Amino acid sequence: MQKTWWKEGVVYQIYPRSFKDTTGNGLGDIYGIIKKLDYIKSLGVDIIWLCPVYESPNDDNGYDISDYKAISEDFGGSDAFDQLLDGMHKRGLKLVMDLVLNHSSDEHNWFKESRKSKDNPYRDYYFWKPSKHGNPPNNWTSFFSGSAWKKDDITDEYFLHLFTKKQPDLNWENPKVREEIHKIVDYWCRKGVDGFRMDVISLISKQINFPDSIYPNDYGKTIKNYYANGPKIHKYLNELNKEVLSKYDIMTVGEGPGIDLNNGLDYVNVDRNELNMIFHFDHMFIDNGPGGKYDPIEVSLPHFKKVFNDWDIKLKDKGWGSIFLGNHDFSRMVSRFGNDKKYHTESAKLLAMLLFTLRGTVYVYQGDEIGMTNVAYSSIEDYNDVETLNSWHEAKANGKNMEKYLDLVHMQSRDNARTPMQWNSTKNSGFSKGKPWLKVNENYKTINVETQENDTNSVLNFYREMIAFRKANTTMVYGDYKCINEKDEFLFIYTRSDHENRYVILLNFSDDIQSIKHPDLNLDTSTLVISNLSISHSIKELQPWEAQLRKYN
Ligand code: ISL
Repeated sequence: MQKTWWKEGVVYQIYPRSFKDTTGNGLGDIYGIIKKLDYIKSLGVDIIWLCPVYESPNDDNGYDISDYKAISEDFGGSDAFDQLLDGMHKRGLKLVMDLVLNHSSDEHNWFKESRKSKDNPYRDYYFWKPSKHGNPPNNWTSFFSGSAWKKDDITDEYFLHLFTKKQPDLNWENPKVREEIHKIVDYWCRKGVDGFRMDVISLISKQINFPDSIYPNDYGKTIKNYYANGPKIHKYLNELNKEVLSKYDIMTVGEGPGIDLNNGLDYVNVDRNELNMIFHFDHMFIDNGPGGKYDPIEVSLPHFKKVFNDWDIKLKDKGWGSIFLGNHDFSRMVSRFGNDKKYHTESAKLLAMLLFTLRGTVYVYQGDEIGMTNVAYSSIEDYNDVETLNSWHEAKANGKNMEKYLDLVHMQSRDNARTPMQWNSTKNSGFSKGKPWLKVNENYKTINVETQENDTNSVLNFYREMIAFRKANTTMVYGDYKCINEKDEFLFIYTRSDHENRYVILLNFSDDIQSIKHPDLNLDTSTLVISNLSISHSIKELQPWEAQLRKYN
């Protein structure tokens, strides 16, 4: 297996509008990130993945780009960006840009031209179709509720938008579109960025006969069978790699709804020259029922473990994994996979131990390093996310019980991850001197960076400890992974080993004491290296949410 910086590096993901505001307008900005670079560096991470900061009307908070080469003035413009890149490189930090190439904003010049007439030179930059008997061209629905087609009055045709109406899908079939995209990617490489996170890259190749989905009531199946992994996906990625990516020492990670064990390796197989890594969602969509995330189902630990086990096996020879438990699109990891009440600190640390002891590149989402939790606004008025609001309106139109639906929003809204970063216990959590664009989580007085800086036992300092440990022990990066107890409902036990070291990680994912029933583990021949609790550490049983990292003698 080839060793590289992006396999060994730890990534810190920043959602800029919620990170740090320096102007007082309530919106985080790039100067805010610059101000916090020493903090980021102090975590021990190596790479920053910056969510989109391009020019955008912000229908989907920057995932609708109107100019791929311009940095939004809201965030400080190109001067701020240049200073950020410089400040990062001076500190030995690398920058990964978020690129949204499946769709643009409808305010991008290409789309403004495209909609003008059927014979406009930009018409084929997007997918336009006539209506079918007065209806949209097919039954596809948007990720964000409603039809995936919108009729445009100027030419009386529909355009495809898998996300919001202001995010028309680009037509990669058109070689001119691909050429434009190659130029954009090259532009950022020449500027000196160190990599890209490619938004919904699994969706760029469409089934251009646009068949109706035979699973209109099963969103996951529709994504897998109709939207994702289209016929030319690998041709496009291979071409992008050959024309641009391969010319630079950069890292690429493709985001991929619809990517699964059957097709995942094809995206990252070293022999195929496409991407370095992907984000699959097998563990993140684990609680989605047929109706999607607002139709949640029970999650079992065996299923959760199976996802990690299967993917590790799938990628171990020819690929490389991405290890993450949260990002700007999901509820907070401690609220989702831990216990954010009674065992907040313990479970936040346990999840950190899981992250930093799995094989793959680790991604930490801002705020998770202090155990930030979900928020529960009492009114839908306080929510901002377009996906949350669209699904709310759809549920209302369908006569759902909206009191119950608000509980679902509390559990699943993407705004859970987007509340302002909690820096200290002063007004607005030290995020902004003005009114934050999204309300601060009320628990900022207890959960914040400043308090945790001063507490050696804090979640924050545990992250530092785990990151430092991983960086000093490449067994944690490259070593073999083996799960010991796939079927156990409460404990997750696995080993990491190479020719030099053998470690065992024991995690109790429950509120109860659990006994360790694996005599063959010979834990008496191991020594405790790191634990999340300051008690005596039994090798017979684990306390609620106890996490032990042990090394065999
Ligand atoms: O957000 C989701 C579930 O909570 C996903 O379905 C998500 O929409 C999907 O993974 C794609 O996400 C990416 O592209 C979207 C953008 O809104 C997300 O923020 C981005 O991460 C459209 O560009």
